[in-house]
Amino acid sequence: MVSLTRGTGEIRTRTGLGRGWRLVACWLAVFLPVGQALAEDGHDLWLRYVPVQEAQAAAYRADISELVVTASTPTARATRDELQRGLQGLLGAAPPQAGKVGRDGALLVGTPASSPQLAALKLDLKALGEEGYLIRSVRIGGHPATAIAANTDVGALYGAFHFLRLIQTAQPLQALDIREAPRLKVRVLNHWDNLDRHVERGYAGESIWDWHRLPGWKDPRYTDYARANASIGINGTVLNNVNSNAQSLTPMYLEKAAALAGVFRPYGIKVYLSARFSAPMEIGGLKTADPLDPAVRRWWKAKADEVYRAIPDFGGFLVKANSEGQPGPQDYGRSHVDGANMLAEALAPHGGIVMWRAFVYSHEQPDDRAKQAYSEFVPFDGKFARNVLVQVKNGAIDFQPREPFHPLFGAMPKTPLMMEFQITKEYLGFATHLAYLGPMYEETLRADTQVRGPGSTVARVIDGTLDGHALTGMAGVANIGSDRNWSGSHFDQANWFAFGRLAWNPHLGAEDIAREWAKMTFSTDPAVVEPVVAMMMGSREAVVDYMTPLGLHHLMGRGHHYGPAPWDAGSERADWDPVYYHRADRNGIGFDRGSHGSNAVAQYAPPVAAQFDDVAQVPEQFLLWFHHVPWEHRLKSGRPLWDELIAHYDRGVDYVAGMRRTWDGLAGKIDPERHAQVAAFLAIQQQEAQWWRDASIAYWQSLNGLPLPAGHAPPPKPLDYYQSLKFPYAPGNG
Ligand code: BDP
Repeated sequence: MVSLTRGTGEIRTRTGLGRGWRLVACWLAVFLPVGQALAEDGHDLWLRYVPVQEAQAAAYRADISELVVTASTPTARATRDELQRGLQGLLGAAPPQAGKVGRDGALLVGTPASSPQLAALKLDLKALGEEGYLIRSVRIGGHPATAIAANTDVGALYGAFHFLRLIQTAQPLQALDIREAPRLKVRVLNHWDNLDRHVERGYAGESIWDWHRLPGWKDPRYTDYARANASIGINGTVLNNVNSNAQSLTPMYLEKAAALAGVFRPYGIKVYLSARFSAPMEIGGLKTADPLDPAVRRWWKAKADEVYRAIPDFGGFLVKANSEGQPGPQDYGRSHVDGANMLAEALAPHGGIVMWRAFVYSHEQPDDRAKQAYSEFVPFDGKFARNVLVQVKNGAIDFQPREPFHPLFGAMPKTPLMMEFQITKEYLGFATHLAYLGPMYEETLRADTQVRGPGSTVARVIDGTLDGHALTGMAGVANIGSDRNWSGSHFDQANWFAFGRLAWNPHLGAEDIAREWAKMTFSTDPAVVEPVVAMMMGSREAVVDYMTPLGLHHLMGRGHHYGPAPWDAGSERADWDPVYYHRADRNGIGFDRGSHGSNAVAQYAPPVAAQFDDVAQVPEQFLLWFHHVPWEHRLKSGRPLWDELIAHYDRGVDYVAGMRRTWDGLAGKIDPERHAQVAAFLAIQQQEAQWWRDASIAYWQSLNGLPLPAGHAPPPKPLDYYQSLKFPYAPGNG
């Protein structure tokens, strides 16, 4: 009997199941109502390839009567295999393969170089570059056909995934004319994975990299990882934590990284490594890591040569230097430019790049932490080598549920800046809170820096169009681990998906992406898709509401970052303490970053600075980010700040209750296994949302002594109860 439930480690492949599978597929299509599915554990991600309704499948089968792919390279074979697997699953049978188009309804896939029939079509592929593709309804020898054409095999692979997505999302296959090319060049995941398989800020089990058994054992998961990433256009992966271990650069670990690179290569995915700045001392036996020391420079050149001998298409280094205790050039009185350019010089002959992080702040610096990256980096604009990207987090503090866009965007026109988003939800409830991050990414990407007048969006800064940069990129701190469902929860898969889609095109809309994902992940039935998308679209705002409304930030427990602790104070660094950020007392609350305060507003372009500086004009969502105001301060609603805060807390908690009701209503329309886990997680989320609300209110009340506005329940426990809770074993820490 065909196993339709759990696979054995790989995303289920149905290739080769033959007639038996076809019968089962027909049976399913006939007997299961739309959306009703078999038990699933989420391992298949958005590449489930479950049968579409039989009537539709029949129509699609007529559109795709044969598959013509010249599978002469590993990438082309991966393309052919994916199309076979996908079509077999979706349509109940993979179309037969042919050497050339010979009848109506052929699907012709490849490059003009690999296929004379494609070459004869003389399609205009020039503007598609190395990774773009075209999907077009054409006629070949009098036969209607569909062409997926690209300049490279990887472009054709991306096109194949797009084509499958059309079917997965129930789109028509007639009169197709799709042209796609990525807007960003470097689209990478950053794994914060340690060599002992602990994942810093990981909530999905341990690292998927089984370093000990590599290179001998290549877990089939690595191939599925590559397929999943390629399906959304991700073309690189940084294997190890930014808080890095020099061991990753030793011959033994390079051999292991090379094995992974070999698995990923057919899918267009390059391997990168985080480089520890002090590696020349730790594994090289040198007495210094001074970037201007000739021996250090020689060491890095030799190391780069060695890396490229092991991994000829190695992507480059990611570096966290002089940040949170990591070593860096400043240890030797040198600058970020000295450090980055030394590595860039070593990589340049091989075509590698350096992604140098701008996430820096120093405890010796008394200045507002939000200002420090800008102050340190802007003076170096134009001084970095050509193969350096400066990697900037979306906001100036640290991946909070909401931050204004980082003032570095637009402030370094002569330097390519890449975006760093966090996909893992370190500050948004770990894996048990349902928070779709698409709207958060979109909010930052669409923010208008105004540096060159209106329309100077962050998206245009990073896609290079604002200042004419060819080297562009986006990084996402991965949420992937050894859990069956990869991301720790079913809905967290959407954040990986959304990151990939936005890295491909930062101008896409979060809601469209959510809709695509929901159709591919759960069902194309509108009775499922629409409520799921609606839940997702408000979910991040709900987290903001119950954790950090109105511009509050960094109020979570110290170290582990789990749960509320706005009272935390007295740690080794003031800027790790919530009290540093909210500055609440009897009279008011908020961080004054205006012209009379830290003047962080001055780091933005004048019109933006003026808006943020004016308490009457600042968007209320950033009020307490930029201003310290009395508890009585009136908001646009006419309510005093205190009442408004409470309203936000309750709105956030209510939203979660609403998501639970919606989700309960979907029982029977979603497979029971995934439905049950989401339901259980939503129950956890509701409890924790309530906890954030109650603990926060209890603390603010201990400072301001204000009663709750009518109709809002007081926290059920005294403040010292919330303060007594300790979480030494919360996941992802340290
Ligand atoms: C912080 C994380 C820490 C990371 C750091 C970083 O808590 O674990 O090392 O970001 O981005 O948010 O380097």
